Amino acid sequence: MSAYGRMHRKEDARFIRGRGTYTDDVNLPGMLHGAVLRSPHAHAAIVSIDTSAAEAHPKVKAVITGETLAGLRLAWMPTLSGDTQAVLATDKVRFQGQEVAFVVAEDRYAARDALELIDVEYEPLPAVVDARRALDEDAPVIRDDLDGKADNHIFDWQAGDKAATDAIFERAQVTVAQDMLYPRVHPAPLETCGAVADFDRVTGKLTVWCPTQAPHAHRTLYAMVAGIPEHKIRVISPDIGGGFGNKVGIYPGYVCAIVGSIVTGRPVKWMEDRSENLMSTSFARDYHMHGEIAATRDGRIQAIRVKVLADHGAFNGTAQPTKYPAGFFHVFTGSYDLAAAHCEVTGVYTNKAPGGVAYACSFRVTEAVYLVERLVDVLAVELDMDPAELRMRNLLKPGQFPYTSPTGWEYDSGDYPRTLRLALDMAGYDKLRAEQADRRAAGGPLMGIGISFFTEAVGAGPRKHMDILGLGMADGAELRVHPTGKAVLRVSCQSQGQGHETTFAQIVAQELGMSPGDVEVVHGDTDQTPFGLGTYGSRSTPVSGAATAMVARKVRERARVVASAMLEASPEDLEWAEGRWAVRGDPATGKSMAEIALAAHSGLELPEGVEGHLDAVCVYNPPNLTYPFGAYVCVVDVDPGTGQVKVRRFVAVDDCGVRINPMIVEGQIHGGLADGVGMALMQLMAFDEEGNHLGASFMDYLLPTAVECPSWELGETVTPSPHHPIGAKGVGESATVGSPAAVVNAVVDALRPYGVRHADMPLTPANVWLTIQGRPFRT
Ligand code: PCD
Repeated sequence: MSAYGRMHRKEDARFIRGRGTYTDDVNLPGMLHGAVLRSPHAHAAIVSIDTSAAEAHPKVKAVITGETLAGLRLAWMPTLSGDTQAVLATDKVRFQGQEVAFVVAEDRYAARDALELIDVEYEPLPAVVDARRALDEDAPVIRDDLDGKADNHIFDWQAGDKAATDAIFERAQVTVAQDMLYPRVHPAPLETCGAVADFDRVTGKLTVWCPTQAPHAHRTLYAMVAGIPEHKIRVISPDIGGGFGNKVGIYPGYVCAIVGSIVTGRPVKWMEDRSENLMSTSFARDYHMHGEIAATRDGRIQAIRVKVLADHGAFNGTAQPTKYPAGFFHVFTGSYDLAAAHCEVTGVYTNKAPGGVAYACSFRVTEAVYLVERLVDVLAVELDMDPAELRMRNLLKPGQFPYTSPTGWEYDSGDYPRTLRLALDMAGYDKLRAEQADRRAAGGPLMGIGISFFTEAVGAGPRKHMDILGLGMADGAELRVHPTGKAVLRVSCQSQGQGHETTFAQIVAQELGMSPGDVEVVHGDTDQTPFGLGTYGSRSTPVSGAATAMVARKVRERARVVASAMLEASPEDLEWAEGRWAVRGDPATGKSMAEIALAAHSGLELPEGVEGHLDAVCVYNPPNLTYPFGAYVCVVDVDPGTGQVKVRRFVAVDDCGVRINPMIVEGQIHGGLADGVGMALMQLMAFDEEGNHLGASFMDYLLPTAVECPSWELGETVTPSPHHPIGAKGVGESATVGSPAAVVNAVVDALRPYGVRHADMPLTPANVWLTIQGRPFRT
């Protein structure tokens, strides 16, 4: 019997009863509360900071400024990209909402009140808001703190073969080009960020509760930056109310809470509010892209070439492996069989919040998929070809896997045509096109059909190629089997709602012939779990899930030796069948894991050199990424009078290899599709010319609800990953990656009677209406 399959999430027992424990539920005796004073300016020199009135507040215990931190050499901290970021500003502020001072008081209200008593004198400076202006000669230099820095340039990076690509473009029969913006958006998890820090002056031990997606990486970075020995730091990530990449990095508030606790000798809690989360924590995307395709007249795509301007905000805090400053963007050749490809990415500083986090995508895969899937549609219009047919003609064939892409990725497995065909069949594609033709002939109403096909690259490492600040991307797992046969699995990844306590228990149960209910999964506490890089880029199943299967197999091998002693047979004569070790050919002799576990802890005579007990540890360094893929079809109706888009249908066929828990997988896809509709139709982190943030609440920054979402129609194909021990690929971000292009392609398709070839996200009613009028909006 398989332990895989639909199973209600174990963690739901506490979540649906409101019994989860989130960071804000952590309350310690004598705990104080912190609040952050933030800059009202996007760019301004700090002339002076007067904290005397705040310090005189009867409930205030400490006021910390950049100067205080400078004394501790903590005013600046490293970012995930090896840049530096101000914890509290000392010289100037570089984005609106930047952290300037931290107040610690007896309660949250007093801390907030005291912020108003701090008097900061600013000298406003001109701001750089538009990345396209950042490299102008006369642009104000944002990072004058960096030695010798005289411009806003961060990096130039490229991938692929420029000469080969250019040569194909030169003789191509058809080329198309399109500028497009993937706008700045925000992960916007429902639980905001925050921390409770408790520094024990007697033991010298620091405990930090915070909703981090990477507890071990945080602990190591705290040790490196603050100089506190690593074994004296415990990071606890309790239940998390959504992460979506927003909770990968270390924010100034965390460091301030820690310093607040060190300074006062009491625990300090800091929780940000919604506006603080939207204004100051990691944004995503903000890629200005120019893409070109070279093809034959009969629709063979030959090459793609791309130029990107990447807006990284005031500090280069993007979360990506060190080798890849543009993340995994160079997977932009997508799912197609190309001869050559080349991309150039230039990163720049602007007076906006830092971040560039992999919001529901594996390090910039979302931008890459959007780019290629929009370009293919532009080409289809140019060739007057059906976009489904054009894709079918160019998709990689099953026999081409493992496939090395022109920019160097090795796709592990896939059967792309089968997946696209299934999606088209489920959608009733031909009928939809016929309906559209009828409507067009009748002069309305407007309807569009959009397709996207995506390939994702998830599950980073291998560690020799991928690291964050020198920490290689491999993860550990520890498995103990108690004498009564109940197991405890300890892993380094951290669930934010994905259901690891269920799926990881299912993996162990499957390998050991147990019930998932008998396996407890421990995660999110550095004192209790092995080292590893955490959860993002859909890497938990590809990496920690693999570690889990491998450690369970080690336990199974140990159990074999014990069983052989129990059965008085040699280990080679045993076989694993139906979840038991039995003498080959004699299933009746089978010993279950519970029986073996008890024997392993008993007085049973074990062979020479066998330690007894079944417990094992393992570190998994993935040989390659896993490459989930999918085909999406979106149908929209557009009201030309108001510009309102209604998503009528959405068909999503995902292939993530073997599914451990199909119900959880479908939930992951539902969430990602909703995310995609949100980005395509309504989300934008907007700023005015002075760098004022125009969307710092959920009144302006819109989250999709059930009203905007259709009833999702899901399908699946299963192409196992050949190198993953259980054949699984990650899936958590697939739908967010694949869906925006399907929605935008559908809206642009609906607007084709107006000669529209492209429109940038978000396709709000106003933007669609203006696009119809031939005046698309520009950010
Ligand atoms: N699975 C199964 N099967 C397969 C795969 C998978 O079953 N084949 C399942 C698992 O186990 C889990 C899930 O499903 O439970 C997922 O998974 P994955 O794919 O591995 O992933 P992960 O790592 O775990 O996770 C992560 C992701 C991400 S990354 C994101 S964004 C998001 C997602 O996840 N987030 C979230 N989803 C979610 N959900 C929720 N609820 N919440 C959240 O927050 Mo980034 O990079 O961070 O941006």
